[in-house]
Amino acid sequence: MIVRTLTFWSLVLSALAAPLVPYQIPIEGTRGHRGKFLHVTDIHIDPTYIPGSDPTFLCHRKNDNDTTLNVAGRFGALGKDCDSPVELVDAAFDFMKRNFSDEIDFVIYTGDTARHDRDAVKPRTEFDVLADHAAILNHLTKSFDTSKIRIFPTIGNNDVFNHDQMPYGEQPLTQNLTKLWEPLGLNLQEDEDFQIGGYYTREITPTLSIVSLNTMHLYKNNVLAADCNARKSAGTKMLKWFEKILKKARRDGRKIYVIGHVPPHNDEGHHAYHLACYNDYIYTLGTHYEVIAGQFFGHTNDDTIAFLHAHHPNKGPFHLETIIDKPPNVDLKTHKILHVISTAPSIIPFNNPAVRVYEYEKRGGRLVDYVQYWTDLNEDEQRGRVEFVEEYAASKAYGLKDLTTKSWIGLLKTLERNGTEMELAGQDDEAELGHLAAT
Ligand SMILES: *[C@@H]1O[C@H](CO)[C@@H](O)[C@H](O)[C@H]1NC(C)=O
Ligand SMILES: *[C@@H]1O[C@H](CO)[C@@H](O)[C@H](O)[C@H]1NC(C)=O
Ligand SMILES: *[C@@H]1O[C@H](CO)[C@@H](O)[C@H](O)[C@H]1NC(C)=O
Ligand SMILES: CC(=O)N[C@H]1CO[C@H](CO)[C@@H](O)[C@@H]1O
Repeated sequence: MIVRTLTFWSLVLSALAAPLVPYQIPIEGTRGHRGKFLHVTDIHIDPTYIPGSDPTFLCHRKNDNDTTLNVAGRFGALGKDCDSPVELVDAAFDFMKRNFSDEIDFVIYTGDTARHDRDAVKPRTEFDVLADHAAILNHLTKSFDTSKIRIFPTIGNNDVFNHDQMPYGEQPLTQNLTKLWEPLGLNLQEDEDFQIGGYYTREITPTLSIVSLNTMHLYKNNVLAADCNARKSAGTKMLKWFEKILKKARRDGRKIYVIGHVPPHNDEGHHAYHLACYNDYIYTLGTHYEVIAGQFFGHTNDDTIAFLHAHHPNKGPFHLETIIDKPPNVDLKTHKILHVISTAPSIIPFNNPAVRVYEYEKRGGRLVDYVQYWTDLNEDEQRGRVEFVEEYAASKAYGLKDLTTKSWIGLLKTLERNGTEMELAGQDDEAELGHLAAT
């Protein structure tokens, strides 16, 4: 055990090569009034992935009886249950470094770094989970100059030692992550909220802050988190903290970006949080909607948009609708849309891998646009090289002036008038193979 820990910390120390920097607010306007940031999610690096193995065995073993089943690609097995081969992760970071490291102000990384724990023959150890975290941290610090670019991580449901399970309170995992994430300059060691709850808030610019929620406290698969109608539930503690930040932001004239791993809704638009937590969460969003300038999630490995709407803004009841292939079922004459929640596609090749670059206004955080980049894994296999290309820009694909709620409402009204079906732009990256539930 000691030997393992030593090996682990020597891994970490190599990741620590980047200099430690104190947390600083970038000077507003140094690169113009607008800036860019990157959203990357669900990397799921798997150092045990074997190209040419059988996806039925999670790309960990070959099938000796029927070799025709050994179809795992060099860069991944599209739409299967396998995680990301190291070569795919390397290629994704190469692309992000080469193409974006000079132009972005910060990175939001919405979690699920580690491989899944799906293989009974190769169960994950705590060491494996931490080694996956160290590998991705190493990529992040090598790809981005952390003295200039803020990297804001969150904890995913596969980033914890036992799949989906995380208690509230101080624990080895958050202590390990504190140490691992030290090069990001977030000073998490001095942050009581992170030490106890795994969530934190930081300033991005003088008028814009980020709130990184630990959605494990809300997630309905986490049996260690009671629903929010139970006394002293972790979810309620976090949401009270969140509300305090929102109230203060309102008083100070600041805006907030919210990041988290599990979105409140899943792909089918059903609640992914414990029911009372879900209701409390969307109530908090609804009652403070003017303060929240953006919400970014991962987990579903899918490109989706959801709208939060209400008959009485600030009072509720509030409803959340996910767009799948038609406009949301909202009567725009009686209901006001308050929020747009974006869920980004992943690196793990559940669908074709993708990342997003957002354009935003440094003062106040108005979201202007995003461009999604993807790579076609089938083509990658043929050419023997991963090549990310632009998939679509939200402004062009949806004809939007910017990504404010007002602009989205304009689009929905036009669609309603035209009687047109709404098609989501990001469908190119979808695997043609059947849809699996995100785990
Ligand atoms: C191959 O076939 C043998 C005999 O039927 C069986 O015991 C074994 O589990 C099979 N192996 C795999 C990898 O399917
Ligand atoms: C990324 O950068 C390379 C080299 O500068 C360039 O050739 C390529 O077109 C860029 N890719 C995208 C998608 O912009
Ligand atoms: C709605 O219809 C008008 C007129 O036919 C057309 O110009 C416009 O592009 C349509 N908008 C959308 C979003 O489909
Ligand atoms: C510094 C620290 O918190 N280390 C912990 C990292 O994780 C291992 C495995 O769970 C613990 O044993 C260490 O105490």
